[in-house]
Amino acid sequence: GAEDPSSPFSRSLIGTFFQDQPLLGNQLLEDALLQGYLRRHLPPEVLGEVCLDLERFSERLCSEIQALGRQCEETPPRLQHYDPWGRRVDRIITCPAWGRMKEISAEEGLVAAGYERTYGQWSRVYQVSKLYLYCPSAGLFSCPLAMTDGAAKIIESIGVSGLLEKPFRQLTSRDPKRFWTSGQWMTERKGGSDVASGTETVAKLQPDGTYQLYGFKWFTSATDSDMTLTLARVVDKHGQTLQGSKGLSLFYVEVRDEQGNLNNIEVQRLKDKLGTRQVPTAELLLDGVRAQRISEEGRGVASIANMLTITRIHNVISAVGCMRRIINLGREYATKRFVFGKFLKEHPLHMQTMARMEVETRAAFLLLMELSRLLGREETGCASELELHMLRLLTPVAKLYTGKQAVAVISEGLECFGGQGYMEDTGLPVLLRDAQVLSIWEGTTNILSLDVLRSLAKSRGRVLEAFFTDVKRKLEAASVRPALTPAMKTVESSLHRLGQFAQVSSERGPDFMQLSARDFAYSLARIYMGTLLVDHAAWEGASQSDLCAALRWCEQDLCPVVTKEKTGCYSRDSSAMDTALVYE
Ligand code: UCC
Ligand code: FAD
Repeated sequence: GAEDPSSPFSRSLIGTFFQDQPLLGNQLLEDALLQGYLRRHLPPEVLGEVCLDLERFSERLCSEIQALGRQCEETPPRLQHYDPWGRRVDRIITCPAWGRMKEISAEEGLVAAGYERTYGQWSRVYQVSKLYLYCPSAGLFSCPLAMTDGAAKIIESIGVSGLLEKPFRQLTSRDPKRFWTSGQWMTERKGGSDVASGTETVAKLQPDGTYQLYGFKWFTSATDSDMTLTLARVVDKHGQTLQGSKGLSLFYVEVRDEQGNLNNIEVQRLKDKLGTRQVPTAELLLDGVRAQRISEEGRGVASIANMLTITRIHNVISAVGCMRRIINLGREYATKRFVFGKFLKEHPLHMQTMARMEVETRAAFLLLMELSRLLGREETGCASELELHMLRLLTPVAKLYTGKQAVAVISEGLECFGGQGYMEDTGLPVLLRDAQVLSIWEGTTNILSLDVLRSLAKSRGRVLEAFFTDVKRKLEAASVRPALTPAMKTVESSLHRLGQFAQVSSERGPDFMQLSARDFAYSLARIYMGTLLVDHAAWEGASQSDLCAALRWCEQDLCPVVTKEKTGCYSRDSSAMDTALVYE
């Protein structure tokens, strides 16, 4: 029809209202808890420098890094099998932004900071804080950084000398031209959890003492990395290999030679994934890969465990960093979105929703910081025995719990933007897609629950004793603040129930313990997070919100293991019922 000048909706006129978008502010300055944590714990001479660097870096996130991260998502890697003349090249082509992320990671010392130890025992807290700010803008470059950090840790624990000197220097370099990233190739088609039975790759000793690897790696992330660590079974002089975990050794592999040719590796295909699309994840045929054995024969799993500790902590960084990011964007949006006569911020039900996300994120954040504090102390030789036990225990606990929290919080976070939260080009859905992997890779929730049991068994219960002692000590120190009493009472009574359960559980035996492993790990996580929230709120510089977060966290069930007469749910009968339920 004819154009109606009184209507803003006609032909090219699409209306006059456009919603203001949420803007990314300086993520250090917007993070009261991070600032509070650093103020509380860092010595004054460290605090000033660290905060200056984090504030500058947070500006760089807004002005440069965020856009690069977006480009990594929009331009996923691809695989070119053949060159124009038909030669097999298996080139993984990544976008320029991915390359730039590598340079920035070096310049900013995102791995190096953990090894230079400029701030002594606080170096990890500094590094982890920076990575926490970085990861939601990183276009998943946080993935290769995690493995790079893990590889550096392994080399450092073996000894930075001989053939491992060069890779260590490259992995921890601040020079973009020298900086290397590492992969971590553990998973084969038969098993990613059950590495001990799943690994078919064999290693054949060569006359010069090196090895050639033959096998098929089913998941290899950031396959464009310069080096990798991987597992294989050494073939003895009779052509035999030892099955199980005891047959596995750890190998160091340079992925390409000096001309850039692959080291007898064929890239079968790139994975077509739900998320983490920015990262090339490949299936690889190892066809005589030149490798160096860097563990004792048969000590492969035990040796790579050092790497797993680091990559699992990075997993926690990502989980917490992305939860924080969606909240910060969501609360910014709530000041701009006007519905039912007021801004979202003014709708109490919306604020309640966001406050619940905030409490989850605060608890997870404090757990992350405690882990990095412990790691820093371990690496500078000042950790007590109790702290070493806590580092061992909290690593799987934090990884398994925050991996799940991230999906729940980020999913709720998308809803805070209504339909826009579901729109690809807002850059929001990628956060949810990428969060889904956090509970799968680096050990699934159940595998890590079982790892918690492993840590208890291996230490003959001392790890659990350390947990009880640590919680009690922290509660005692917090008793100076009466307002915290209700929260402290809940933590204490939950701890008591958990103690009773642990006793029953050890009497009932391994099947019972395995069946209760997940609930047990969740109880450890919730009780400890409650303890840390209480501990932080008892600090003289704490805010009313810190107090509120502690009280609210402790209103939930902190000990989801089913105690006493109800422990039947971990019995053999109950297990049979589980199967019947699932398969009816
Ligand atoms: O997924 C991967 C990469 C993804 C990309 C990077 C993302 C990083 C995050 C970034 C965020 C953006 S790499 C693949 C990850 N795969 C896993 O996590 C494997 C999951 N499965 C397990 O964790 C299993 O529990 C296994 C493989 C460790 C179990 O193996 P075994 O052989 O059955 O285990 P054993 O026999 O119980 O343990 C063998 C030795 C023992 O030492 P010794 O012989 O001295 O008694 C254990 O105590 O290894 C030791 N060990 C450990 N030590 C096993 N686990 C640990 C541990 N967690 N800490 C210390
Ligand atoms: P399975 O072991 O088959 O597990 C299936 C289910 O069974 C899970 O729910 C698990 O919890 C459960 N389950 C298994 N065993 C038990 C048990 N004993 N008790 C109770 N429940 C159990 N691997 C690498 O080595 N390097 C990489 O770079 C890498 N990158 C990856 C990237 C992506 C995007 C993904 C998705 C995976 C990647 N992986 C990588 C593999 C990853 O580590 C494994 O997929 C993961 O460890 C799980 O192993 P699986 O796939 O064999 O699962």
